[in-house]
Amino acid sequence: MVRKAPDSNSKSNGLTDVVQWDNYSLFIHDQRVFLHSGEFHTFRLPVPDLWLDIFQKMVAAGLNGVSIYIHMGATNPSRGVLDFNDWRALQPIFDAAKLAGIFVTLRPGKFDFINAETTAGGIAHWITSEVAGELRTTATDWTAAYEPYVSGIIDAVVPNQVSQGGPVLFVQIDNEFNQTPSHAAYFAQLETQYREGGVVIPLTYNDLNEGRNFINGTGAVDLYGLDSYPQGTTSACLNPTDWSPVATSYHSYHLSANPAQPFYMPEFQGGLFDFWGGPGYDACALLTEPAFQDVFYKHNWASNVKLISYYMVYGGTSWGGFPFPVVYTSYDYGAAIRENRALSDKFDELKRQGLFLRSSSEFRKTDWIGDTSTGIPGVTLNGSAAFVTLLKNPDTGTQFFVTRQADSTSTANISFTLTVPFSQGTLTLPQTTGSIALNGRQSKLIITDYTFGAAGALLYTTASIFFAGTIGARDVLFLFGDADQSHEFALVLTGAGTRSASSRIQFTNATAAGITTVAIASGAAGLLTVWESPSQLVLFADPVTAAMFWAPAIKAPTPSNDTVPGFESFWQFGTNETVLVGGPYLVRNATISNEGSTLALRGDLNASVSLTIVAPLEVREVTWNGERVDVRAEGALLTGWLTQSASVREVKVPALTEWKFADSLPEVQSGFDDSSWTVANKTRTNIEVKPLFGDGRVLYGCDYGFCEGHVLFRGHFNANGSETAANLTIYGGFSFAASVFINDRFISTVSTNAQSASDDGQLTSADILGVDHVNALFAFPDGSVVPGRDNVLTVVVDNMGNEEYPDEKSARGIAGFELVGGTFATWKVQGKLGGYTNFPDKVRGVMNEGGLFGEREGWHLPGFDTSSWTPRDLSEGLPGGGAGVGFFVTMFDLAFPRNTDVLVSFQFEEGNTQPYRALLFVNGWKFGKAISPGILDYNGKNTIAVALWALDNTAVSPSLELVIDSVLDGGVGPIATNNPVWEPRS
Ligand code: IPT
Repeated sequence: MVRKAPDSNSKSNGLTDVVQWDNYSLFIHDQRVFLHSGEFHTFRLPVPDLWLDIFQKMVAAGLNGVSIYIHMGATNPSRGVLDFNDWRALQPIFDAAKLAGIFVTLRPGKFDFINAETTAGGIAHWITSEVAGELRTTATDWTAAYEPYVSGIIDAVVPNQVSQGGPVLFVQIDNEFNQTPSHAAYFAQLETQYREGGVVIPLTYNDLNEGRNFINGTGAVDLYGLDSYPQGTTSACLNPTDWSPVATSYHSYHLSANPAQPFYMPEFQGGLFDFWGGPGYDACALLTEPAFQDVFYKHNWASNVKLISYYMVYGGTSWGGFPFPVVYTSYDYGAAIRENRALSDKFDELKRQGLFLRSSSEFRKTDWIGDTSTGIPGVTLNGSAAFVTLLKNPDTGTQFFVTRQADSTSTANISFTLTVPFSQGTLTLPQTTGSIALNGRQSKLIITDYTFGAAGALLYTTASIFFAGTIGARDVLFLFGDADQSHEFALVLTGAGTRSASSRIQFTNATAAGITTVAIASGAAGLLTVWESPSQLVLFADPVTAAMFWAPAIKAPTPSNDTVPGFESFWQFGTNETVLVGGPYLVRNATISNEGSTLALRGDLNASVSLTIVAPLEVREVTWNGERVDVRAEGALLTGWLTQSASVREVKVPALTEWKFADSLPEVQSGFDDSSWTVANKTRTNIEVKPLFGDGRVLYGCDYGFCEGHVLFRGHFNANGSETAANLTIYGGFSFAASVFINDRFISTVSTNAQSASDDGQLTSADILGVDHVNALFAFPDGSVVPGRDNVLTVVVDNMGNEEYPDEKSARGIAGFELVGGTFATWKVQGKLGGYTNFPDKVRGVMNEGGLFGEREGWHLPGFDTSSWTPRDLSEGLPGGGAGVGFFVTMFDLAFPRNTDVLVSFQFEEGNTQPYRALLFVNGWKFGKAISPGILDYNGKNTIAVALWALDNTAVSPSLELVIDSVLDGGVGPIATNNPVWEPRS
């Protein structure tokens, strides 16, 4: 069923002919593919059992690829230490991908080399301090620093390459770098390491826009692609309905840059990150709404793109120390799958496009013939407000007219007609329904000479194709179009069958023999069976109804000679068999057994729904998640009802009460003993900003092993009585804060304000870098300094993460210090317990803990005994209402029914303007808003800790609740938790 003869003789490859390409598209095992991929970062969902959930959802949208950054900083916490355990493991990614049937582009980066709004762009923090040479060059200390990590990646990749029956298709070796001589030499060095290590699949690269880097010359990669974020980045979510026009340069750029390769976009805007103080992720989802996907994604198709990955399809959570300073914990990205793993309306649009691409083999090889601006030979467009690009398959003659508004941002409703050549002469479209409509920001493919299934011949269509293929003995064509527009298509109706009796559908015999023209009048909503016979089924629906359908791949019960070993679950390689299933929230997979009579479906329900199935005619029995469903044949369809289990109504979450409290800033109490702390006495640093003033001592946490989270500094001085203030320059990154105390007295908190940087409606890199530090004079209150003995200035700094390229070696800590009227003797520094070489929590890893006292003690971990702590509600804030840091801990039980997937979030009060900052720990993980099973134990005890940092002497009253976003009957299966409990710490 799936192995086919090669259809091109002039292909190129990496080092294996299992993966090849020509100027049109990629080939895997000699078959053309449209690589339709989405980005997902497993480090942003540190629960390995949930990776299959995301992969299944992506495949259900018709995608066949996933692009994954691996985070060097998390897996290589210190020099020579590689930790590919727990959620950092790669094998479970590959296993889940193979099970779901999705090809992997691995992007291990290592430097800024992933960017991804993560600290130091993914470069391990220890490198930012320990490496003197320029990063991402051939500097020897940099090379020595990165090579072990790349070796670890190579070892994991080699046995999982597509050439070995694994899912790994490409390795992208660095991220968006320009080809200066030193960068190019570094690329060449990297490539040598991958090749010598046994990586034979193509090495790829993502250029920053149309940069022409690494196509030819030193360091050139096998397969080149360009990234594009046409709606902009940084602060575009502030104005979500302001569209940028589509980029008209793509096609000509590809032709001039790498015409011998297929057009590859390794990253195309799938959403956008939000920033501290930003409008929230719903705005980013609106910026990249379904209409955006419709117009911009199809414009990529019109540019003849045949490999694409949307950044992000699932964003997830930048928990712990992962964010770079601009972004907060949620990395929802306004993506098609939201942070809590819910499917959005963007997912529906992705699926409408994904199933079309999966269905349309003729679309995998197309010549770009022309567009409205160049003119298209033989084609006349009547309607100046429209814009058309013609792509044509040179072998089959199939034509794809990609239509949109001439002004791609226009919201006007327009209509047009098209006169086109096709197999039977010339044709004006539409024939009977007047004109083709575009409702505002809309794009449509008008298609001629398209085939489907074994014998389906579609002469043309102005309606969109949702699905085309064979189901059992029938050729099935499922079209859709807006209910307030009219649509028309013409095809050969085969077999002895029945036409729809709907008054909205008009059948006419076309002039050419055997062809029937079908006109769908506006007002046709819901699902219509246009034509059914034993050999053919034609369906039409409005777009929302169409998106209620799923087309799960039916894995062959036993691998046959036709399937490619290892690819049993992969559409096009293991199986071309499917069914259509309408109604459920999600269909994860389907099998057919009992000699074809039983269809077993697995998936999720968010409500009780009616079920509509198109299956082979032999199917008589249907099960849903293992339970029999009553179905009856209604014409060509099987219909039934799926009842959501009553147990979902039992799902409740408790209010968070019975908090216990302990002070977490003993450092500002008299007599605090910091003798175990590190003496900060270095006078050299590799960090970019050198000490600005003081006495040459370096007071950056990372130079002492404390690169993540809060770091505390204590400056001792023997007072002579004339000390009046400390002058400090403190670096923490965009939106950081730092509190300064003299002995046990609070002086003040300084911070940089995200909002002020963006009040012009824009947030530029200058805004961000300009607000990464504060210089201030911290005046000592009267009587706070005691002459003749040791006095201590304590500085609590929040490290917001390191910058991305080229500023990864970011200063975080105190860059300048001066004691007005005296001199500092010793400086002490303390961050996470053990620093990056000796941190105790190897499971959650180096990114989890910072240096607050409670974190050092492990108060955030489950199992820590708080029985001696004071009962105090979180809403009461800190005792005394003063500045400081306190820990609040509570526990609660959950008992969710099995086979439910509960999407839950923690919510602090909306629009908080109170002067506090808080860290939320869920079962020991420094986590943000949306919480997944695996982090929460859905059937057991859970521990929540909040580190509350009151920024000044104002009482604060935080509130925190656990809320259920939705309850799904189903889910991916059992989710293991791995939340190590507290153990005594030294
Ligand atoms: C592109 C990066 O490659 C990616 O890692 C991520 O940071 C993305 O931007 C924005 O979310 S770079 C491009 C926008 C300049």
